[in-house]
Amino acid sequence: MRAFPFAVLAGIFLAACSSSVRPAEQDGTDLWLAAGKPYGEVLASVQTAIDPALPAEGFHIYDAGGARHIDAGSEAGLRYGVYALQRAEALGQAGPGMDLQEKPFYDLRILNHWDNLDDTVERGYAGLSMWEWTAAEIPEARIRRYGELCASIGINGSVLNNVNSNPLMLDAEHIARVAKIADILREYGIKTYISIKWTSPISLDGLKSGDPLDPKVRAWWKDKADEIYAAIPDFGGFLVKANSEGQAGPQDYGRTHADGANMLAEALKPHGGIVMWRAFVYAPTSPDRANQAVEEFLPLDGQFADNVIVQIKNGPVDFQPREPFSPLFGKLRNTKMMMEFQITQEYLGFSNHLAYLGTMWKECLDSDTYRDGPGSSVAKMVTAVAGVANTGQDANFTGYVFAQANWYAFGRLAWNPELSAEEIADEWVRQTFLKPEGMSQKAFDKKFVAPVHDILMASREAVVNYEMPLGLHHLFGGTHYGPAPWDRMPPRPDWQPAYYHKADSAGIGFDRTKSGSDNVDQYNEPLASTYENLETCPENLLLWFHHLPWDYKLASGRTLWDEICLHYDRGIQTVEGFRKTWQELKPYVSPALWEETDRKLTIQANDGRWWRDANVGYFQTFSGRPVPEDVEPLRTPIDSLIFRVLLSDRLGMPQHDEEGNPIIVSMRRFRRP
Ligand code: GCV
Repeated sequence: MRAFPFAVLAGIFLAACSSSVRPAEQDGTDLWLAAGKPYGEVLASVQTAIDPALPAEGFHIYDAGGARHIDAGSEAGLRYGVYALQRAEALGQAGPGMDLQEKPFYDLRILNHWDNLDDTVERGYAGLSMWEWTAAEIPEARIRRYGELCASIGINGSVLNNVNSNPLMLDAEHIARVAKIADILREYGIKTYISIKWTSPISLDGLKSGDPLDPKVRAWWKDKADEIYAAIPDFGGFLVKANSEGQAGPQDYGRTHADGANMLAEALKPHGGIVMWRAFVYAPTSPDRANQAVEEFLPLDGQFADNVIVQIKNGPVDFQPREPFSPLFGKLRNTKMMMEFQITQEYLGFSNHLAYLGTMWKECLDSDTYRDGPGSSVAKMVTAVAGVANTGQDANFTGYVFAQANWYAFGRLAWNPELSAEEIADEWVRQTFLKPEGMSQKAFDKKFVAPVHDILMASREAVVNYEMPLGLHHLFGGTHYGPAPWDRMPPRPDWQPAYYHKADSAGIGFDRTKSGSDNVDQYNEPLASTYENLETCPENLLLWFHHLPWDYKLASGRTLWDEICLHYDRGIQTVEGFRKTWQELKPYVSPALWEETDRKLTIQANDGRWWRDANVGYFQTFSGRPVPEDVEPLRTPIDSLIFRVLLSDRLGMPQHDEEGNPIIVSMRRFRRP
């Protein structure tokens, strides 16, 4: 018999092992519940008890007397406990002696759906509205599935419709429909809320005014609240966008945000409802949009009723890939504040780009506002959290399996903002992707879970780099998918990228120092000085706070111009790294999910180059400097990008060709700048 050398034998053995590994079939429609046992099975495996001594939504999982127990403060707490056990089992953390006691950090953990009554979804990238407003019946099975998914991560509220609301939301037909949805969501511990339109009394019932101090207007809202509560006794309350982006509000009648919010609060108060009043306000005349929320809301601190909560976007402008935290979080002292994150990726590649936002949200939540001295993190300043949902009618809810990670991360952080982005990413990967048959857990962890986790963790910074690095922001055009630093879209200067990047032959960036818009002074010390001072301003926010010459030297010793080019290149190369890794992961993931991700990563890499070509190419017309030799050269001349737009479908979804390149077409008409 011929003797094979050891290495050959080992090779044959390894090949045999890997050929017996068969990826599990899955299509992403089970989301993060894929790897767990069904809820009913987990519930049946434990002894349960309601213990009023526990916090209302809290639970305690423990082993005693040879059995596993879940005690909880309420039915909702019990549900969270069962899902926590399901998760622990899927993660291999539910061994004998398990003892886990939890309660949510925030009482309000709410999804905001920007869904319209015609079934479109503003900034929705996963199909039409999952509430199916125009259908004869509500989609009960789908709503139940949504309820399970939300409950499994602790989400306990849902605002069903767009903040750019339609007055019809408050007519009898829609209240009845909302009541049916609320009846289902209640079973999952979810309260139902709606966004209202300020002028509803005028549109629906012909009132002459929307003045919050007008007794007729006040009576109208009181009657409307009574009508809603008659149909939905546990209705949560109203979310309001007023005097913002063309929406009317109390200021149209010479009244303040507090006057408006308090009128609604008074109508809801007898029923236990709340008002979530958004601080997303800015006027075209403001010299710095980033200043405006503090300018408008700080003078009103302490004037809001106790059932009003001011809902503030994480950054001072608008959900950009990187912003500093909104200074309002460090300024209001006598007003309840609520965080507004955006789960849907309006500025981070829609449902095409892999961008895990757990890292971005942690950056914000962990930021120190110094309001009450060191340790006053944003997470501690807010008492509630909202997230603009990324759900739609797509079978997988979010249009991309990797977009599900953001819904998951939002829920987990709203439950416990102290969790790390790493932990959440790890949990999500393990629960979402099924281990192939014939593969040990150890091998799966090493060969699949770890590299996918690493992709998630690097992904947001990659987007920042290829879209808007070093503190640049608002460089997008049209549908907010692609770059348009040249865009001078009328009618508002604060909707134009040039308002933000201020590139000229001398340099680039928005001067928000004391000698500029003085935005730095809206931050508490030592932050104001940290941002003001070029020596201490974090490099990743440099051009947010400073206008700097092209040859300004960064810490690396390279010029600003070179670093800008380098960051764009780094973003693209990071995505190329994701693509390479994904190729290697093919044996371990279902063909359906592998194909979907492979195509989207190709699109992401191509889009990244488009962002780079547009921005570096455009800024080069001011800097007059060459692109450094150690980065990939530009692919498309700038003058063939300017005045051309991305082809989108009727829902605003970007179109790409077979190779995953964005289809960029000439504008049909010239728009006067
Ligand atoms: C719902 C941005 C978005 C709008 C959104 C608005 C808001 O401007 O582009 O689609 O409107 O923010 O948060 O109100």
